[in-house]
Amino acid sequence: MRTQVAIIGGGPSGLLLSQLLHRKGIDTVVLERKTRDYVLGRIRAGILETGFVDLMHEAGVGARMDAESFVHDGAVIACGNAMFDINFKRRTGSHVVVYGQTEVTRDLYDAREAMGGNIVFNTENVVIHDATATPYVTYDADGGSHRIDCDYVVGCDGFHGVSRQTIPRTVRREYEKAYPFGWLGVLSETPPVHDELIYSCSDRGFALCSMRNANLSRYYVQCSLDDSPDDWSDAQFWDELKRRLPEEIAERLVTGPSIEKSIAPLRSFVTEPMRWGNLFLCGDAAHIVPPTGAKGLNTAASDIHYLYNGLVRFYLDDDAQGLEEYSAKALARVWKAERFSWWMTNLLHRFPDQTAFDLKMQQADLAFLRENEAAQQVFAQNYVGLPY
Ligand code: RFL
Ligand code: PHB
Repeated sequence: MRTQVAIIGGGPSGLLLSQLLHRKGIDTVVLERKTRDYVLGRIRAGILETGFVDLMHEAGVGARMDAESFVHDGAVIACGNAMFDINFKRRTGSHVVVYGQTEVTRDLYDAREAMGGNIVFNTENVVIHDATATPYVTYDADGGSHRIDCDYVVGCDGFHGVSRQTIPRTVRREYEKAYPFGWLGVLSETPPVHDELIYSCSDRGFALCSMRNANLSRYYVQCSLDDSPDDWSDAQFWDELKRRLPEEIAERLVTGPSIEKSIAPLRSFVTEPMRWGNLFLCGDAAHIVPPTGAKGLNTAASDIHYLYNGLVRFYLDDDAQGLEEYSAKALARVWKAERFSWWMTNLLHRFPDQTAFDLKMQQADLAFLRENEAAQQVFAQNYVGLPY
């Protein structure tokens, strides 16, 4: 088989790039290790920056998102029983959009199918060859071995994928920070407790109230890395969540059976560079943020924006400059999202080895954010998304 761009990974990054390129007449093949249903079963992000929304429109997949998503003009920060609102609209003129990653991915799969896009599911043993010369990819599927010759390979295969590992250790520099806790997430068919997200810090640890739609809520509590979702009954989860929210919110919380419950470890990670020869990395394959700032999927989208424009310029205008600049441009924005996610994680979580001094620093940081308009503007600018 021959294609122009071979894409490893059929998560949101790979699908969005494939869909955008197809609309410009550039041919792609997407190789996905799992099935479509498996990918759609992963409950992950819920908050989209307007840059992501614009890319969905450019990809021709904005209709359902426009009809079903919610615009959020602000978010609430709570600490104990105290709460304050950060108004994104007033501070930046912009907003974020609530629309689940599951729905984004479903819309992209539907669009790829409607356009006859080539997505190969259940691929095994994907290997990228000759990335610095004329690349090709080999893989196993349907009981046979296959080969795709291409101009470029794009690694959109997430944190545990093969693409990043293809880059030699002598070329690759990795930066990592693991946090000493995870997030236990619950999805429930209950109305959201508030019309904005609530990021809450308490003596018992962090909690987050988020949502997917008017009757689908997503809640998280900071938990131990040793916990397993089976350790937490629904009743224990709701009790713990209530203890970590301001009383007036906890009293209003509508609980119900969980329809999904999972634990995610928190990590900051960046690999440099994001290009090696004719192999490019995008999204979680190249970088991870703790979910506190809602930046993971959004940072994947900015990578796709830069790479898509670089590839279009190369194929349509015979100009490789966008591709030459890809790694540096993507990383410049990635590091700012890393900083914001790291800062927000430090601001709101309880750390096992936290000293009395550390706690005072957190409290002072929060008080400054509550009282200072400039600090709120900086928060809002980062949360709605820095410009591409
Ligand atoms: P994905 O989604 O991991 O997709 C990678 C795909 O590659 C496949 N794959 C392979 N395919 C072929 N061969 C191989 N060898 C392969 N290895 C892997 C995988 O099966 C998979 O389908 O990466 P992508 O596309 O870069 O997308 C990144 C996002 O999924 C991620 O950044 C976000 O979910 C992070 N995130 C959030 N981001 C936000 O912007 N806003 C949020 O509100 C937000 N909340 C979250 C989050 C992540 C969370 N977890 C579980 C880590 C909340 C949570 C709890
Ligand atoms: C979510 O809705 O899953 C969500 C929202 C905001 C975050 C992280 C996750 O910061």
